[in-house]
Amino acid sequence: MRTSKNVAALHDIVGLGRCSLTMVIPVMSAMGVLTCPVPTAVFSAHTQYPGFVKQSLDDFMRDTLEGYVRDDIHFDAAYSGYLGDAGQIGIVKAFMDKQKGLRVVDPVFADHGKLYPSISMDMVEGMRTLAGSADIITPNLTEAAFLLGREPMEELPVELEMDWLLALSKLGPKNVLITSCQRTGEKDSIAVLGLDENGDVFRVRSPLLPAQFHGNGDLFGSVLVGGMLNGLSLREASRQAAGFVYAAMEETMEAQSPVIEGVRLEASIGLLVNPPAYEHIKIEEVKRG
Ligand code: PXL
Repeated sequence: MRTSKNVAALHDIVGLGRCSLTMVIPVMSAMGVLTCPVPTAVFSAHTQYPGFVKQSLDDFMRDTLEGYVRDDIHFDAAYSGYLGDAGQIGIVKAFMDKQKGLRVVDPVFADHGKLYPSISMDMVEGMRTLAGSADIITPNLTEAAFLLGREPMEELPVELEMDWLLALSKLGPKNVLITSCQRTGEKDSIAVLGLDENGDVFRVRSPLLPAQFHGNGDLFGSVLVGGMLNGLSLREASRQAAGFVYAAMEETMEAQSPVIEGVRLEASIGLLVNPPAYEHIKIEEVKRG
C-alpha cells in the first residue's frame, strides 16, 4: 500500500486574487502531499479588492475540527493561515494541541505596517496565543511587530534581529521564521530570518525584486510545509520556498500580469516537481552576539 503525506490546511478560500487555499492545494499536490482543506472563511475576492464580501465558517470549522479530534484523526502536518475571525482561535488551538505531526502557524493579519482590512486587534491577541501551539511560526515583519507589541518597521536593524526572534520564540514556538525581513542597510536583498530549535540563527537571502504580491506568504508557507514533509531541514525547506517564490514573482513580472491578481502560480508550478538549484538563494548562518 502506498500513501501520501497529508496536511490539514486551515485557511480561507478566495474568489479573485491568488492566495490561501488556491495556493496551498496545488502547491501540496505538485510536491506529492495530500491536502485536507478546512476552509475558515469564504471571500469573493482578497481584501485588497474594493467591495469584497466575506463569510466566516465558524460553525463548520468547529464541527469539522472537533470531529477530527473526537475521531482521533492525525495529520503529518497541520498548517493554519488566515482565519475568519478571532473567535476561531480557540477551536484551532484545541485542534493543534491534539495533533502529533508538525504544527505550522502563519499568523496572517497584516503587512506593510498595517492590519489587513477586516482584521481587528482581537486577532493579533488570538494569534499570540495560537503561536503557543505551534512548532513553527512564519510572521512577516509587520506581523512580527504586532505580535510583539512593537512599532512596525520597513526594515529590521541587525542589532534587533536576535531580540525579535527570541521574543517571538517566547510565545511558544521553537522555530521562528520572519519572512520578507529586510535588513537595514541592505538595499538589494530580502531575507527570511530564522531561529531553529537548537537556538541557531540563519538568514535565507534572496535578491530583492521590485514588486510585492498578495498571497506570497501563503505560497512561501505552502512550499515550506511541503518541503519539510518531504524530509528537508528547516533551512533547506525555507531556501526552496524562497527560491520558488522568487521564480514565480519573476515570471509574473515578465508576463506583466496585474499585481492585484497575485503571482502566476500556474505558470511556475512545474518547478515544484523538479526544483532547480536556486543558486541565487543563499543560506547564511548568523553568529549570536
Ligand atoms: O494572503 C493572505 C490573505 C488571505 N486571505 C485574504 C486576504 C489575504 C491578504 O490580503 O485578503 C482574504
